[in-house]
Amino acid sequence: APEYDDDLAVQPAEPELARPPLYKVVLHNDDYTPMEFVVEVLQGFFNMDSEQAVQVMLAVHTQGKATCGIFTRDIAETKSYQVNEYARECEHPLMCDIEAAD
Ligand code: TYC
Repeated sequence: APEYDDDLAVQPAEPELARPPLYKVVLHNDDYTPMEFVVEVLQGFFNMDSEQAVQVMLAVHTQGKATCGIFTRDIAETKSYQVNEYARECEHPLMCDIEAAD
């Protein structure tokens, strides 16, 4: 069998592609949306278990906003849109948007 240097053999033929920019989905506090609704949103749209969801909801409640997840731009925009639509349908003022992740 031919011999070759393992370190050279594993070099990729093409340079690695750049990673896409990431965006945080940010939930904002308000005075009216019930805490239980926010917990339900975090579980339903961000696949959090109830303990995680309560933690993030309380972070929003005490700090004004918190990150619910970090995604590529399309996914972040879709999540944010879905949360805003669902809150609107349920007549809660809950607001979600996206920010470039650092
Ligand atoms: N501040 C709300 C209340 O006291 C709860 C709340 C938490 C609202 C998080 C929005 O993103 C939010 N009922």
